[in-house]
Amino acid sequence: MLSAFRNRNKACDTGNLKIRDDDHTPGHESLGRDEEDDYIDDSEIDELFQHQIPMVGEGDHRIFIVHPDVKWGSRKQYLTTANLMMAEAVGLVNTLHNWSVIDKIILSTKTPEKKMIFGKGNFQTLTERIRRTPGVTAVFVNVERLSPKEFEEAWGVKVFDRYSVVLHIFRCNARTKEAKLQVSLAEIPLLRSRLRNEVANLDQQGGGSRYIMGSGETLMEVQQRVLQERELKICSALQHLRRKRHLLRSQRKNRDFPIISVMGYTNCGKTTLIKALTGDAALQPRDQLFATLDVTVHAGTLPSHMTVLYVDTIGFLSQLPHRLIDSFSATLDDVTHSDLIVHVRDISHPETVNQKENVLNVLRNLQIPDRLLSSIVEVHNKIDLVDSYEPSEPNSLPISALRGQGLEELKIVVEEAIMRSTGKQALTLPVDLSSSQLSWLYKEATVQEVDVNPDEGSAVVKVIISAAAYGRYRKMFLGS
Ligand SMILES: Nc1nc2c(ncn2[C@@H]2O[C@H](COP(=O)(O)OP(=O)(O)OP(=O)(O)O)[C@@H](O)[C@H]2O)c(=O)[nH]1
Ligand SMILES: [Mg+2]
Repeated sequence: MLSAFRNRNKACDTGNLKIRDDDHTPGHESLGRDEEDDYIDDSEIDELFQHQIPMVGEGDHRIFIVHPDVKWGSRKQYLTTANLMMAEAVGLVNTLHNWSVIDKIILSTKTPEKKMIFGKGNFQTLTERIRRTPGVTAVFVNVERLSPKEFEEAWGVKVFDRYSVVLHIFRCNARTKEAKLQVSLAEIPLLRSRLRNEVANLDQQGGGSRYIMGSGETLMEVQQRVLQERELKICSALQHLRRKRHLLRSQRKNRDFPIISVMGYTNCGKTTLIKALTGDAALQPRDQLFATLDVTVHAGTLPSHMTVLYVDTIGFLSQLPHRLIDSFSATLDDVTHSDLIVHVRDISHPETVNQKENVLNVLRNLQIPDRLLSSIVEVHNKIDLVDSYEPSEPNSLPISALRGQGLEELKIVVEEAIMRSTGKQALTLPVDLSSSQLSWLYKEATVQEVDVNPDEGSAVVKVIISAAAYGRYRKMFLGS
């Protein structure tokens, strides 16, 4: 996802949160049993997840999309064109079940920060056009956030901004505990502004600021407190799940499997590629934006039989609302700890060049180490959709993840890159079973396969081993 990404999560700063800390005992690694999950159970998460006021409403929507194109001034978008932004907005709407685009318009504005976004004349023209379009049930104004009240009054239908549409997609796609909690957290600011509006309305009727039931709190204060408690609860549950992931990550590291993060713009084919590389049937690529909301890890093998772990990540999107980024930022922690980044591009997309810029910008902002940034493997996916594809950039690998083209070449390149970045090598070693060679290898390297020859008391062992460890092995057992 994520434009203008910062590695931060203000909403979930743990400063004054109380978080159970009992899984930090040294040596605590028994994560197989789901004891941490008892901390917050499914029904509690479902309650947090369902308890929200429905933001965009259930059911069908026929959407009129308005994209305000900023013509000049500091707010002009340099990286994307208005057409890309509009195409993306259409893609977002089409991603949602039962939503369709009924009409769309790109309209210039010099004052996108003003409440009504457009000048008087443009706004009036727009209002007439929307009101003349039969069947419209909602308008999607493609800006990060807006306060919909005046628009809804003028147009007589529901009005959504990018935050509420993307959040609704996330909500529809959230499957795991962490994704559900992140969505619930991202909804809090919307609930806050809704609360402010409701209380303002009540105040107009003379009720909102009154103290209730002698409690010393106004209605506004009570509801704010409830929201804050809810936010703290979500944050602490999220922290808990993240610590669990952190432990899982260190376990993976201990077992020495190189980690490859597969990243790229949403819908570029990340999940399809990982599925093709690992044969993991559980992976479900879909022609949808944000089909993948969780970071998941899948094991695959490289040509030398080295086992690697591919991390499937949430996709990028230009101009993703900041608050949403905050809620989801920690899901990308894994990337900073990986050994290699594979950047997948949908080379058939008309805006593939802008998409690449966008992804690279976000990666630069992610505070990932330079060694990862300088070793990115760039993959040009969906070449089957491009007539007579000619590689446009050196050092990129043409593939079709869907058709399985170019995957063997990709694996070779990935393996070379992994060897470089980890300083490891995959070796096949003959081992004398009467010596301590095998147990030494188990301790100092990653043993991948042991092919025992009982008659000879020997074995052929495939290992992944660092240069330093192999040097010691040779000294100890081969005398060199
Ligand atoms: N023609 C063609 N389609 C592809 C290829 N790779 C992926 N697709 C299609 O592109 C769509 C998106 O694929 P995914 O693998 O879900 O993409 P993703 O990058 O994981 O998307 P998000 O998780 O939503 O960010 C699916 O309909 C895939 O079948 C390819 O090489 N060729
Ligand atoms: Mg995916």
